[in-house]
Amino acid sequence: MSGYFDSIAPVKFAPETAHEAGALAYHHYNPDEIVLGKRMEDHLRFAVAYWHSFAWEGGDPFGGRTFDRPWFPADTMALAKQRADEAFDLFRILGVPYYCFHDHDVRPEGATLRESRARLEEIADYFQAKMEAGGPKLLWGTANLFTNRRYMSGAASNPDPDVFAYSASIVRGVMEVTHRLGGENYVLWGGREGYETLLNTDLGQELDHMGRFLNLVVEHKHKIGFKGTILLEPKPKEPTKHQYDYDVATCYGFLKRYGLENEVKLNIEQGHAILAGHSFEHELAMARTLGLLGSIDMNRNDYQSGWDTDQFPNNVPEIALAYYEVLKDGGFTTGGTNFDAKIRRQSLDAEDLVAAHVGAMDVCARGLKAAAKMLEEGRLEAARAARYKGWQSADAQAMLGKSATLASIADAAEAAGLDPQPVSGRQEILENLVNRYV
Ligand code: XUL
Ligand code: CO
Repeated sequence: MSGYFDSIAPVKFAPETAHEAGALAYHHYNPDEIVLGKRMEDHLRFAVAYWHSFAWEGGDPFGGRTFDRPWFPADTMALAKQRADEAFDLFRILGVPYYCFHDHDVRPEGATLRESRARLEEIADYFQAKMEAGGPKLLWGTANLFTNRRYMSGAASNPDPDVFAYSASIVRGVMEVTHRLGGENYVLWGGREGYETLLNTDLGQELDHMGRFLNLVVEHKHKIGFKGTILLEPKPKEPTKHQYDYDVATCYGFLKRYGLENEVKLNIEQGHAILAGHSFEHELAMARTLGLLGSIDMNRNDYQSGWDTDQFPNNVPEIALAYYEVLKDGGFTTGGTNFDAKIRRQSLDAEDLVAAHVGAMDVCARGLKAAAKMLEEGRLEAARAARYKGWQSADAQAMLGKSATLASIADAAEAAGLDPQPVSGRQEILENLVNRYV
């Protein structure tokens, strides 16, 4: 049988290759290059997302499938295996160390929960053989609790307890398969965990059910000995009008409320940050500050459309500031860079799928190198530290100590006749500084 990617050779680091259209070579991503004492591949930990590249058919709200893949509609186990063959072929061509999947991407749903689970196990065996034969590792697995109409009013937050129970079965199945395949994380994205209208929604009850569900997931993780990280993926809206895991700060409040802040971290996606009205670096800095930075879903939104367009990244300055936060956090541990990104529906060819990943990996490599240099040279950090240097004095520190009171601080300020003089925030100077690295 001829393969979908047969005409495409494995992509190598070959910066001398001409930058002409269609040249499939890495110009910046050099897996073995040492950056801040670590191989580039071990910093970036790239993963291909199964769903966008192998399950999505090119549809949009106004039109259906545009792609013509030999494994579509993948509604039989034979086609699901053909899809797996092609997916692992793409992973090999790209030389990526990881991949990610939902249950729904990799096997057709069965007639019963038990049949769905058996099919997932069968595909996991198929994956395992390919992984043992030199394929990539699993960065994370996740359950699709949003596509089927049974989830239209939520999964853990559904008013119907049977959907809560059904979801428990699905999540248990995918977690156990993720564990068996050596997955390094397990992700929960609550695409339908939210509401369309408050008129029919008991917000407090739904949050309690979600908190309980996540506690059950964490308990099960410990019970089966899964050593990976459980990750929530914030997103403010789309598909629902309002999603409970709105952004990093909201997730932190949720985790604190349900006692999970030391058990669960976050998978942060650029497009979701933008939908929440934040920059990617804001979400990453917030997660780093709160001790929740787990992994990233790398993509970009179209800045004009206002949708989660899940495009491959191509903006080096944005990516540099994102990896700056990752590096400041000490780099990824179990996390990595998952391309939760899809090619445009007019990009029909196998070569488009490969080129999208190649370009994105180069963009990330440039961003990582710029971030590492910025951190190494320390100018940005020195400028930031200088802005706060007043806080190094003993008097300033005493205000933060337990013995200070509002009145003691106020009395001292009045006695000293304080009259603080504003100093420049130097934003343009710092932007000029960053521009020298990107
Ligand atoms: C949806 C999204 C998902 C999650 C996994 O916007 O990002 O693909 O990453 O369910
Ligand atoms: Co995502």
